[in-house]
This record gives sequence, C-alpha cells and structure tokens, in this order.
Amino acid sequence: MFSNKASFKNNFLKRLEMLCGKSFSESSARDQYQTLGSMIREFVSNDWIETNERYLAAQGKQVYYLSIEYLLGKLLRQNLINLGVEETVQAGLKELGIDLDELEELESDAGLGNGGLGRLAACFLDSLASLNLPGHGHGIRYKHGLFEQKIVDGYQVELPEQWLRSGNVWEIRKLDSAVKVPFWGKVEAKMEDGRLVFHHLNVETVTAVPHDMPVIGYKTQTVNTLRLWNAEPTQFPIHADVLKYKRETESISEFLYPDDTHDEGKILRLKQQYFLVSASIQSILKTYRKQHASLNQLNEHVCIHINDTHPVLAIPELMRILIDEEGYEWEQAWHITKNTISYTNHTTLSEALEKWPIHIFQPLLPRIYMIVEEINERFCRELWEQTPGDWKRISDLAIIADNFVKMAHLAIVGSFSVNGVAKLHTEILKKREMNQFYQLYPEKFNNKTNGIAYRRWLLKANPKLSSLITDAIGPSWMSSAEELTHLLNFQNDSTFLDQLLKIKNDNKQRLADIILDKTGVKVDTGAIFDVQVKRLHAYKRQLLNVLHIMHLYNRIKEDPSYSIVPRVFIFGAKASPGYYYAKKIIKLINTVAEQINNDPRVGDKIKVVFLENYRVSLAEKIFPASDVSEQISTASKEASGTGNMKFMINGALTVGTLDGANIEIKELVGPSNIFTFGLTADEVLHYYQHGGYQSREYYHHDYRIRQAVDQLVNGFFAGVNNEFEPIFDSLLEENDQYFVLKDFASYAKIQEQIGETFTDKAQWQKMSLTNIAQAGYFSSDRTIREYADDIWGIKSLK
Ligand code: GL9
Repeated sequence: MFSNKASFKNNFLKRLEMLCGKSFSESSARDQYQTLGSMIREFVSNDWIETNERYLAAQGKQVYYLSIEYLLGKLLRQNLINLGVEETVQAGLKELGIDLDELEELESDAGLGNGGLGRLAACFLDSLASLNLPGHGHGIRYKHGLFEQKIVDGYQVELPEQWLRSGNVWEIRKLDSAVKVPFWGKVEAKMEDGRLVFHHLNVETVTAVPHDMPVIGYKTQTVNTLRLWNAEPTQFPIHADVLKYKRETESISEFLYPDDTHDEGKILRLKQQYFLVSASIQSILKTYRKQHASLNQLNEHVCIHINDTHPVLAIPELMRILIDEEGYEWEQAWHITKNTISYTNHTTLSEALEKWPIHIFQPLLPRIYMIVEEINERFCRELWEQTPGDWKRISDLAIIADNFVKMAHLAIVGSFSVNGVAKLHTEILKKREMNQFYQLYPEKFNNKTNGIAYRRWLLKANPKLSSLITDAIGPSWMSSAEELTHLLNFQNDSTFLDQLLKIKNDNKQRLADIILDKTGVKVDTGAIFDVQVKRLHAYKRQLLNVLHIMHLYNRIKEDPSYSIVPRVFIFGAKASPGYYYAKKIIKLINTVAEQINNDPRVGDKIKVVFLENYRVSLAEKIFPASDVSEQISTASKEASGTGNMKFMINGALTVGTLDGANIEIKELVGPSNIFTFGLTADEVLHYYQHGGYQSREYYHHDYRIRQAVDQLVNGFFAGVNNEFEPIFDSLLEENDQYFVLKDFASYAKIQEQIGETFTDKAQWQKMSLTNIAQAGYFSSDRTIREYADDIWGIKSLK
C-alpha cells in the first residue's frame, strides 16, 4: 500500500472511490483525509493483531496506564512518520494535486486533556510503542475535549470542542468487548457457605464501550492500544424516566473537566473516575484470564499504573473483584492489589490534592466505599501498633478523615511505587509534603523525571532543524535521542551556526504569518521571540512577565531614546472557566497588548501578542519559532514542566526559576547556557513556613514596581475601570502569595542580560546549539525505560 509512490497512488484512488462513493475529481479534501486515514489504519491492522499475539506468547509482564486525560493532538502525520512512509505519501499526494499539509489541517486535535499531565500520557504511549514495550493506555472517550478558547474584547470565552463531529478515523468501536459499570444501589451482606458474601443490589448500570486506537511505534512493528471508553445506556428501564437515564448515562463521557489542578468536587467527576477504572480493570482481567486460570499471580504479569490520583479507585475496585467475585481472603487480595498498582504524583499544590466528601462517595459507590473503609481501618490499626497513642500521626495519615476520602493517601497505601516527576519535586514529596508516608514506606518513593515525545516536538514540528541535525550527525538520533550530544562538535562551526540561525528565522517567519493572520499584529522576525505558553495559573506567574512588559513600556515612554533589543512577547494560555483570577490575567495581557501595539512611541521595540486557543497543534508551530522560553513559576510549585523541554530541544534559551525540571536543564547545559533568577524552592518554602515576606516593602522601595502596579488601578488603561483590582489586591492586600514582587528585580535584571546576549548572534546560536544537544535526556524514551526497568518490570518484546 505504501511501498512506493505508484502503488500508493493506485491504492489511494481505489480506496477513495469505495469509501466515499465518488470519483476522485469530485472528492473533497475531507474525503481525501478520511481515505488516507483509513488506509493507515488498515495498513497497521496486521501489526496490531500480531503485537497482541506476541505479548500473549511471551507470557511476560504488561503494563496498563490508566489516565483520565490524553492530550494526543493530531495523529495523521505522526503516524506516517512512525511508519516511515511520510515521504512516499507526500510525494504521491502531490502528484495527485493534494497538499498533505492541507489534509493535516482538516484533522481535529484530539484534546482529551488539560495540560502537562494529559500530554505526558500521550508522550508515554508513543515511547512505549517505539521501544516495543507491552504497555497500553486506558482512558475516556470524551465527546467534547478541552473547550475551544475565543478571545472576545480581551476576555476568554469558552466554546464546546467538537473533535468527533466528522468522526474519528483512528478508532475501532468494539461493542463485543463492552462491560457494565454499576452505580448507586445498596450492599447486602449474607452468610453463604460459612463465608460473608456481599451483593450489590438495585444498581444503575452504565455500559462502557471500548473504542480502540492504534498506537504506532516509531519504525517498529509494534502497535499498542489506547482504549477509550464511551458511556452508553445499558437497558432502558421500564418504569423510570427513560430520557433522564439516557442523558445521565451519556453525560459520563460527554465532557473533559476543564480543570487545572484544582480539586473538582463534582459528583459527575467521581462517576467518570469510577467508570474509567471499573471498565479498564474488567477489560484487563478478561485478557489476563485468557492465559491464567487464577488471579494468584496477577501482580507478576500485570502492572496497573495510575496517572495521578484520578484513577485511584483502581485499588478498591481490584480488591472488590478479588474478594466478591473471585472469593479471595482480604490478606491475599491486598497482597495482589498492592503489588499490582503503581502511582505517579504530579503536583504538591494543596488545592489539587483530591478528596471526596463521604456523603457523595458512599451513596454513589457503596461497595467501593466499604472497601476503602476497611483499607483505612486496617491501615490505622497498623499505625497504632507502631506508635500507640499517637493520634496526631494517625489523623494526619488516615485515608478517611474529617468526612473526606483522601485519594493521595489511598494511592500511597495501596501501591508499591510512588514517584514524582522531577528531582526537586520528588525531594519535596519525600522531605515535606509526604514526609510521614516516606518515613513509613521509604522503599516506595522514587523519581522519574518527565520527558517528551521528541519525534513529535522536534522531528515533526521542526522538519528543517531535523534535516540539519541529520546532515550533521546522521539519522540515528531519531531513535536514540542521547546522540544529539554529537552536535556539540559543531559549537565552533560558524557555517553550522549560521544555518541554525537561518532555520530559526524561517520558523519565526512562519509564526509571524500566523500572528498576523490571527491577531492583525505585524511582528519583526529580527526581534527576540519571547514566549510563555502554558495553562494560566497564578503560580506560573504570567503576571510577572506582564508587569515586566509594563515596566519596559514605561521606560520607553519616559525616554523615547531608550534603546532596547526589539522583543515580541508571545502568550498562549487557557484558564479554567471557573478560575476568576486567571481570567483577569488574560484580560490584562490583552489590555496591555492593545495599548502597547498601538502606541506609535513604541513602534517595533515591543510587541505583545496573545494567541487564542493554545493547543498541541499550535504549540508545534510555536516552539520551533521561539528564542526565549519563559519558565518562571514560583520555585517549588511547578512539579516538572514539560514545555520547558520542548522549547529547549528546539533551541530556545530558558529564562527560568530553579523549579521543576528547569534545575535539570541547568545541570545539563551548564549555568552559562540558561538564564536563572529568583528565590529558590528552599527560600520560598521557608517563607511559607516562617513568614517574613512583606510585598508592600517591594512596592514602596522599587519605583518600577510601584509604577506598574499602580497602573493596574489608576485609570492608566483607557476604558478600563476596576477591572484589575483583584490583581492589585492579590499583590498587596493578600501579600503576593507567589512572590511576584519579590522576584521582579532579579527577573528584570536577567531579562536585560538576555537582550545583551541576543545581540551577539554567534554567541546566542552557540548557546542555542548546546541546549539542543543536551535535550536528548528529556526524551520520554529515557523516562519510559526508567519506568519499565525500575517500576513496572516489563521487557522490550520485538
Ligand atoms: C502537572 C504539573 O503541574 C507539571 O509541572 C508536570 O510537568 C505535569 C506532568 O507531570 O503535571 N500536574 C498537573 O496537575 N498538571 C500538570 O501539568 N496540570 C495539568 O495537566 C492541567
């Protein structure tokens, strides 16, 4: 089908007629996209089946990755690249007068995630398949992914996203493999054959129908599975309200929660979590039983990984099946469960630590609640035996306390591995946030520094840079990212550095065109493209960036001869719809942009751009065009960050705090190839613990700060009255919880240094090259190898 151009064209034309029922000359671009997609899916079907047979035959261990989010983006071109047929297809289509780029534009982003956590899951799937590792994903097939963001009059407006509107060529609906998930009802305990048996009665069941998507490895024969569950009505009730039942059932897989790290206390969210977990475990065990008569050795053949606490009900659900359905005693069931489940923590923000009120949990999942209670009681008893009378310790560590179920506690107690996502983050977990658990189970805690699917973020997103790299060091870096370090040999090769600059400028031009098209703002590609793209969150401190821009603007106005290296400040960010403060910051960025971009005194010295609807496919255009990567979270708050790695591998230089994986970037490139500033995590945590920070002092003593902060409320922005008072208050009344004013001076200073460095083109390119060369460590292939070896115990099966 793809072996050469002629046979591809032939197949394509035939297939198009069969699939669309029209002649090629009458076909639309969407018909062509559908045709190509269906060809790819058929092409991999053999490998897909063989991969599963290979895994079964090997009788080795398999991992199942449970995640409430997968931020996949577009799949067409990545699949072509991974199959090694991109060139053939592109050339064949071209001869038919079809532009592959245009077909790609038609594909919707699969946006089944909010940000870093969901994107990480997508990167991990890619690496598992590319390393021939037996690992599959389970998730929810949300009808609407993350909302589409429009900016209207400077404000964020949310529209429902519709990725399934024209169908999804990649998925196969498998009704035969559907399972039932029970909710509500009551539990009856009965003695049967001298054993207490539990029956869950009067349940309302929902049918979970799997939709399988192939996960194609990079130039391997491995095709793993991402199984996304769709919620559908089971049997319509005779008496009850049929429409209501249908609506309530389907609503489970209707929307992704557009939540960024906040604990979302909605009953529907808990329903989603149990739906995912119950369907996935039933399906995992069905497969397992094809080969094993009993579940005695489950933990030797299966690992179930939970991506954050959202799927933590996997623990009581597995216990339920082992005890209620398989007849195991508690101890043996617990042994199997604890040794099957592993857990990743993705944040220490306290507002993000999930806890469920009992009054919601218990009626919705009565049997699961009983099991959680039993886990808690046994755990607390154990604690008591260790330190009798230490009630404080017991209440600190208990899984159920103050009428809440604490999901992170359940995850730690019921798993064999707990990992953080960057060195600093894991240290903070061990020494502070989870210190008492660490003392209890030191052997469970470990670090797995995040990584990225660099074949998407470099090979696919930046084809020009990729060819330059291949010309320089050969092609094997595409499967062994460490080999990028060979680029260090070109540090003093001025021709190479010039080419690097040329490619960056081309990529900047491509982005400049998008900016002009989307915002009407014309930007100069000679300027520094200084970029902050990520979710909008107070701790990520987009506000620090904006206040600094306001300060630069003030300087230019006060002294029109003030010379500055021209800058384009680019933002992209979605705010959770209910996050009032974050939405104010978006309005502020747009207000500042409007004012600066239209002030003739500023000219090309500064431009400010907010790109709406930041998402995977837009990110792929932004990273390759960036000079400066803004990673300026309050130290200790960003568990890892992964955008920082995507910028780095595309040659942007980081301006960042010593937070998350920024620290590891610094270790790799050395202090002279990164711009760090601000409080350290220890200093921040010390302030939180002992006080001593007064934001007003910085406001009063630094004229630059006072000027910009006052402008938030003194009518400086035309037509804006009290709009930014909440931001003003957060900085002064609320004593600036994120140390924006404290870090302002060191940020302004390092920004000045960045400007100076940029004027030395050769120096800048050299620094950029060092970043690219050292970015191989952040391949998710490396991360996944570590998970496979240290946590899951799975082996590569070619
Ligand atoms: C996050 C952390 O905040 C990031 O620092 C980290 O890189 C990613 C992946 O480990 O996980 N945790 C979290 O809840 N989110 C993260 O990005 N939030 C979203 O995904 C919206």
